[in-house]
Order: sequence, then C-alpha cells, then structure tokens
Amino acid sequence: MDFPKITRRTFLQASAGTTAAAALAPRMLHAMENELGGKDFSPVTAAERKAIPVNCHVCNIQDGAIAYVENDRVVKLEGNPEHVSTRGRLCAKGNSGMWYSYDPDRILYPLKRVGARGEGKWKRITWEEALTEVAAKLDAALKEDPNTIMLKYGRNRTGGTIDRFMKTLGSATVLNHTSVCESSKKVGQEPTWGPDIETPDFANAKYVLNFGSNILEAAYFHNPLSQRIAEGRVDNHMKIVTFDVRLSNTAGFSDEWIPVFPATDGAVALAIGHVILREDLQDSAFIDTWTNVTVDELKAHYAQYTPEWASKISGVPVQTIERIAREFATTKPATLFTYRGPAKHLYGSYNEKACMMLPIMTGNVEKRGGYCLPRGMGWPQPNPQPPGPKHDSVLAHPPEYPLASHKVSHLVPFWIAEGRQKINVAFTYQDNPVYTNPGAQAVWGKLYRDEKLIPYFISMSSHMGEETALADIILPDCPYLERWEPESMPNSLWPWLGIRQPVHKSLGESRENRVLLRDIIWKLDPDGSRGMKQFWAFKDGEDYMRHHFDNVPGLKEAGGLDFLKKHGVWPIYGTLDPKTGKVTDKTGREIQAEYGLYRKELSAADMEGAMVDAHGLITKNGKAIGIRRNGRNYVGFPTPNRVINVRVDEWAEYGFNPMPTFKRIPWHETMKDDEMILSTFKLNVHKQSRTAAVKWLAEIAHSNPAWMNPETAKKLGVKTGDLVRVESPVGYLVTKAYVTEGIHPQVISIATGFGHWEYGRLATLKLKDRKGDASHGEEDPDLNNVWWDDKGVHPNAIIPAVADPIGGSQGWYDTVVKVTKAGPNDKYGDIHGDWDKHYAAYKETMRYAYTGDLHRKMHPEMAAWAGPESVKPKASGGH
Ligand SMILES: Nc1nc2c(c(=O)[nH]1)N[C@H]1C(S)=C(S)[C@@H](COP(=O)(O)OP(=O)(O)OC[C@H]3O[C@@H](n4cnc5c(=O)[nH]c(N)nc54)[C@H](O)[C@@H]3O)O[C@H]1N2
Ligand SMILES: Nc1nc2c(c(=O)[nH]1)N[C@H]1C(S)=C(S)[C@@H](COP(=O)(O)OP(=O)(O)OC[C@H]3O[C@@H](n4cnc5c(=O)[nH]c(N)nc54)[C@H](O)[C@@H]3O)O[C@H]1N2
Ligand code: SF4
Ligand SMILES: [Mo]
Repeated sequence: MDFPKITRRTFLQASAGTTAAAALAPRMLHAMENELGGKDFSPVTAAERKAIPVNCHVCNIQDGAIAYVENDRVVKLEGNPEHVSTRGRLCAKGNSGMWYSYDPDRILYPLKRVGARGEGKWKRITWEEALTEVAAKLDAALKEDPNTIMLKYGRNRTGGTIDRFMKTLGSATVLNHTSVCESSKKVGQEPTWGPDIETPDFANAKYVLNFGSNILEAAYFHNPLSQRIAEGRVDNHMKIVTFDVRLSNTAGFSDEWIPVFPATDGAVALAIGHVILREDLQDSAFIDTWTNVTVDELKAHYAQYTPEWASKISGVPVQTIERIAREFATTKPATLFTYRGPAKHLYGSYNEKACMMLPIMTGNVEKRGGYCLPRGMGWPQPNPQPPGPKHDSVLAHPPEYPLASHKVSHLVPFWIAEGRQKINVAFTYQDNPVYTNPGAQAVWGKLYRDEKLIPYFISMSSHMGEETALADIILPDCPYLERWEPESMPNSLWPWLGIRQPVHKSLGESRENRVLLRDIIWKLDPDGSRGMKQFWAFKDGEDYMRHHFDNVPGLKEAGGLDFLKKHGVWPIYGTLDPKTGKVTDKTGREIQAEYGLYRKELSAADMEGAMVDAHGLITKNGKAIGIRRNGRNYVGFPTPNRVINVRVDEWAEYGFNPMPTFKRIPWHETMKDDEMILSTFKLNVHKQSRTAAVKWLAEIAHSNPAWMNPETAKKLGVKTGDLVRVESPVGYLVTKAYVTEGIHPQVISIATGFGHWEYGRLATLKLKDRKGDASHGEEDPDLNNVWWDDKGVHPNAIIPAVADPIGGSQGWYDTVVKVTKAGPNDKYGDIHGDWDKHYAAYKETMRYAYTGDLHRKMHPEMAAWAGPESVKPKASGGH
C-alpha cells in the first residue's frame, strides 16, 4: 500500500490541520439518502428499495445503519439518519458490511474435520449430526466438571446470550479478548470514577488533549466522535494536541503532534498536573467537594513530578509541557481523550489514571465541552435466568491478577499448558487469538493444535479465520446482517437502544448464535429433566428480542420491539438536518445534551428511610444512593463512595501506588543504541483480523510496510521499499520499510490486520485455492480481478506476552527490537515465533504481578507494604 507522502514537516509540529478539518466538515457530507429522509431507489427500475435499519457490527462502535435491499439482496448500506450518534453516516468499513454476507469463502454449512487439525480437510455434515456430537462431548465434560468446558469470545454483542449459555452449563471458564484490547484503560478508570470510558464533548470543547487515540481512523466511537471533533475544530475553533508515537491521521488533523517516547504518556500527564497545581490553576472547589483528596494533598503528591523529570523520560521539552499545562487549565471548556496508546503497556493502568486526572483537577468533568460520563441504556434479561456456576475458574480469575477485572485471557495458553485447569471442550466465538494475540500462531496456534490440551474444539464462526481453521467442528454463525441482537453504546451524549435484525434470509444453513446455542441446550436436555431447557424457552431470535424490549419503560409505550424494527433506534431525539449534519428539535434548533449527571439531586421520596454518614454518604437499605454536599443530596458518581477516588485504596492492598503515579518500563531503560521499540496501529479501512476478505477494503489497503524515521533509515542504510529484518526476544520477521518523518526515531510501527495465512482466498491471496466442497458461498468474479500480490506481514508472532500487573493488559507497544537491513537469505514475509521463548517471556511478565519478585522492586515507595493475608480473586465483567 502507498502511504501519502509527507513533504516538508518539522518533527515536532504538524500543520496539516486546517485542510484536513475543512475536508471533514460535516456540512459537506451530503448523502442523497439523508436528504430523502432515509429512502433510496433503484437506478434501474426506479422502484423504492426496502430500507431496513440495523446497528453496524463491522467494528465495535455499533453505528446506526440502513440496509437497502432489492430482491432479498443488500445493494447498499448507509447511516441511519434517525440515529442520534451516527447522524446518517457510516465509515468505509460500515459501507462495505454486506461483504460479510456475500464473501464467497464464508462458511455456510456445519463442517467436521477429516484429516489432522489445521490440515484444511472438511466434511459437510447436517445440523442434526453436528448437534448430536457436540451434545455428547458436553455431556461427558459435565460429568467430570463443568469448568472443563471453556468458551473464549472476542467481540460479543449477544446482549447476554453467551453468559446465559455458560451459566446454563454451570461453567465459569469464560474468557474474552479484553486484555488484548483496552483493559488497562478500563481498570485505570473504573475504581476512580465508576465507568470504564469517558465521553468527550468535542463538539463544544475549546481545547482537547488526545493521548494515544486515533479518533479519526480507529478508536472507540470513531465515527460519532470524528464527526464531533470536526465540528469542534471548524465551528468552535477548538485546539487539539495529540500525543502519539506516530503521525496518525488524527495527529495530522491536530494543531500539534507531540511524538512522545512509547509508554511515557503517564509521566507527561503527571508533569502537566504538576504545573497546573504549582501555578494554582486547578479547580479547588471541584477537587475538595467531589474527590477523596484535598487540594493540599494533591499538591504535595504532585510536587515530585516535575517537567524536567518527565522531559527526560518522554523526550517532550519542558517548555512544551509547561505551555500545554497552562493552555489546558485556562481554556474552558477543555476535554481529554485517551485510547490504547497510553494503556497498552506494562503499567498502562497508571498511565490512564494519570491522564484522567487532568480533566478532574481542572473541574472539566460533566460540563458542556468537557469530559463526560458515558451515557448508555440497558435491557432486562428473559426470565427465568440460570444460576451462576458453583465454582470459579482459575483461568477466568487468576489469583495473581486480583485487580484485572476484565481478565487476563492472553496468558491462558501458558496456564493451560502448565496444567492449571483441565479442558475437555473449548468453544470459540468471534475470536481469533491465533492471529490477534501476542505470539499468534506460536502460542494460541500451538495450544489449539494440541489434542491433549484441547481434546475437542468447536468454532462458532461464519469465516475460516486462523482459529476456526484449527477446529474439530464448525457451527456456522450468521454474519451481522442476518441476526437479531440488542444494542446500546455510549458513543455520544445521548443514550439510545438499538437492534440488529436480519435484513435478508440467512444464506446456506448458517444459524444465528442465540438459536444455535439454544439448539445445543435442547439437544442436551430434550425433555427439560436436567433443568436446562427452561432457560431457553424462546421460539427464535425475534422472540428473544421481545423479552428484552417489550417492557422497557418508555420504549414499551412507543411500541417496544416493533418500534425498533421500524426505526432501528430509540429514542429518536429529533430530525437530521442534512445541511448542517446536526440533529434538530421541532423548532429547528440543535438538540442539547444534559450535563452534570452527578449533580442530580435526590428527591424526597429517594431520601425516605435513607441514612447519611459522617462523609456525607447516603445509603438506603444498605446500598449507596448518593452523597450530601453543602447541605444538598446529590446522586454523585457511580463509585461505592459516590465521589471520584483520586486515591484508590484497593490498589494499595496489593502493593500498588494508590495515588496517580508513573512507572517506567524497566527494559526500556536499558535499551542499547541500536535497539528500537516495535509499535502497531490500526488502519482506517480495516478492522482487526476480519476485513481482509472484504474486497472493497482489501483493494484500498492490502499490505503494511514498517514505518521508520529517515534518521533511523539512514543509519540502517534503508529506503522505502527495502527489506528489513525485525528481531525481538521471541522471534523475527522480514518486511518492507516505509520511511517517513511521521514517526518517533526510536519507534518502528507496523499496522495490524494484514498478512493472513487463513481467512479465505482474498485475505491469503491464494486465489486459486477454492475448496471444492460446496460448503461456501456463491463465486465472485471479482476474485479474478485482484491486481495486487502483496498481502502484508503480520507482526504478532514476534510480540511477547506482557501483562499489566494491575489492569491485565497486553503490552502491545513495549517490545524492544533490533532492526537491520535484510540479509541475502531473508525473504519478504518470513516470520519466526518460538513457543519456548514466548513461554519464557510469560514467566518474566508474571514476575511483575503482585505475587511476583519484581513487584516490590518496581514499587520501592511501598516498602512498608506487608501484603494481603491471602490471595483474593475478585468478580469480573467482560465486554
Ligand atoms: N479502522 C479501525 N477502527 C477500529 C478498529 C480497527 O481495527 N480498525 N478497532 C476498534 C477497536 S477493537 C479498538 S480497541 C479501537 C482502538 O482504537 P485506538 O486506541 O485509537 O487505536 P490503536 O491503533 O489501537 O492505537 C492508537 C494509537 O496509539 C499509538 N501509540 C502506540 N504507542 C503509544 C504510546 O506509548 N503513547 C501514545 N500516546 N500513543 C501510542 C499508535 O501509534 C496509534 O496511533 O479502535 C476501534 N476502531
Ligand atoms: N499487534 C496487535 N494486535 C492486536 C491489536 C493491536 O493493537 N496490535 N489490537 C487488539 C484489539 S484492540 C482487539 S479488540 C483484538 C481483536 O481480536 P479478536 O476478537 O480475536 O479478532 P476479530 O478480528 O475482531 O475477530 C475474530 C473472529 O471473529 C470471526 N467472525 C467474524 N465475523 C463473525 C460473525 O459474524 N460471527 C461469528 N460467529 N464470527 C465472526 C472471524 O473468524 C474472526 O477471525 O485484536 C487485538 N490484536
Ligand atoms: S465505525 Fe464504521 S465499521 Fe465501526 S460501527 Fe461505525 S460504520 Fe460500522
Ligand atoms: Mo479492541
């Protein structure tokens, strides 16, 4: 792929902002369908196309979409103009979503492996045969121990069905993908203010600090937030400062790009806080009223984090830190956004916490243009509900990581290999760790190939991803345009409920997941005597949705599920004005969000029978319901003590610093001159492992040369297009160089999403490899038109497992590598990853867990810490 050439650009400044902003101005984006209020017509017959609203699921932002259908075929996808967050627009990936349905290599029938695991030989079987076999395996496993049944999911938007399935079986061995995603961001935030994410009010902000989020290309809420950030930039003359190791399109769109040294955002954020407090620019009333520390305590604590200290670590000049601190504290309203840049490191939770302190200490929380709490909506689960499992699972809640409330699933292969827990049956659902996790093929690939460790492996996938290729049996799920799912995402300042509904008949014999899981349970408990069937008493996906939506107050009166089937989203806040791109009320004025959620006052009825303690905490029937401040009763923040916990006492229980702090990555401190940090990033038109087979997107971007700075390239004697060898402690790869000033000189960065060895013919570029077993979709003549022969090189095999001892996150951006010009025996695409070396890296990272020997070394300030009496696993969530 060709990246745009950057001509003259000084290293510390980015000036592309103004033009980029103009190109993005929402008022210039007119979709014809929006002008017509969501209608569309066939250009051939002029007949109106069927317009069916859904929520997009190409990525996890769940934008509101409309599928335009002719003769049961989706001909176009556009944004739903009634959707308050999406406002009638989808990104390129969302526009291409029908290629999940029409991928010619999609799996359409249940398949059983013949031949060795991973050999690629399959036999088509009937659903009856498939369900009978799966039920028999589950039955045997249940007799031994329900926890020997493992289910690992990636993107799970079933709205509770997967949990219901595992609870019905009585197994706690449920794993997710959150530790390779953003878990340390979540764990950095949750104990501090309650939720696991913020909603920045970009449209109304005057100043934005962006730490490591690629809002315009990836990031959570990428489509809704890019619209708002363009509005703030153009209409509100907001200033944006982006910290990133590389010049992402978001950094290019910003007023300033600060190329920070990897993993040091926390130090910069602490130093910005130091200047704010030193110069008395903080919001003292907010700190004293709404947090669990005083201004004096904060000042005393921050005194150590000088700009000089942070500058040495991060490479950001002292004057820059001081100037940004003053600008941020004195420009109101201001907001901050982070995503995976600061979080995906050994001490990612500390980084996130240090960043979120800036809007807190300046009182920008829950204000118009500020840093707001997320707004979401829930739905009830069908009754009766299965009880939870009897015993916890050591794989789901490892005792070494008691604070990692979103699990540490990327370490599980090592734990299974060590015999921590026996597995009889493993399910995979929308998850591809064999490609997406550290070690990739060399770690999860090795585990899933091992029939002793994983005796029976079931994939519930629609596509032949790298993990599904290793399965014993495939139960084909429906892609998102063929299934029912409840939805809600806090992706703008207005809460909403939405659905996915089938927009065309499902192809082949694929079955949507909730029906597929029901059928497994019905097979296991045909007459209900095992007590399982009662939890799965629904006719089909639509019937299941009625249980969720027909009794939600407000929605019920509007028509419940029938309203959602027609509109795709509820509530509808106003009408999209296609000229401005904004949602307006009946008078034509833009709708306004509600702010100050924590300041909502409790009613007299709420206070009846309530008690108030010495700290002002208001409890009723043993539950905290609010906080009394200055004689008034507020709901406060959704934390147990209803205020913002700048000091997180629970962290101290395990020997971590409860106050905002920073820890350097020890192996970064000892880097040699010829070593660099390997970083990765996401590209705007691709989504993780799952879009490489989407032909429109693959044509736009199909390979991923390694970004490196001209200074670095010169030292190595390398120019764009030359082969380089990138060697880490666990393996090496050979790829092409892309030389650009838009990257920190000590960083080499490789995009993810390329270099597949499975996922069908287009992703692997094995175009003639059609398996003639009639188990796939209809042939696509465009496969004869593929003009590129470079599929890219996937970096994950050479990235070792790292786990944040607090948040459990994989340290994707921490790997020290040696980069050299490729030698005569190196070939493009060579990849070597080694289990033994990955295993050694896993052992090393566990030494940082609170139970490990390096933990105390990293926390000398906690010298007096005696350690908890016993290891206490905590409850967990997922996403
Ligand atoms: N197009 C597209 N959109 C997506 C996705 C996708 O695959 N493709 N995936 C979705 C998902 S699941 C997620 S979790 C989000 C992720 O959204 P983001 O977190 O916004 O995206 P990433 O590319 O993971 O990382 C963001 C940036 O962090 C930078 N970075 C790396 N190390 C550091 C560091 O130490 N400090 C700083 N400041 N920056 C650093 C990278 O160069 C990158 O530009 O995106 C979602 N949206
Ligand atoms: N180096 C590096 N690696 C990364 C990241 C990084 O920044 N750097 N980012 C990470 C992030 S943020 C995340 S969230 C993870 C994501 O990691 P995963 O959740 O493992 O990956 P996905 O690519 O989202 O999809 C997984 C699988 O879902 C299946 N699938 C696709 N559509 C459907 C469907 O409709 N139904 C069913 N049942 N299955 C389907 C496909 O087989 C696909 O392979 O990757 C991580 N990997
Ligand atoms: S950002 Fe794009 S792919 Fe993701 S939900 Fe929105 S439209 Fe779909
Ligand atoms: Mo993610």
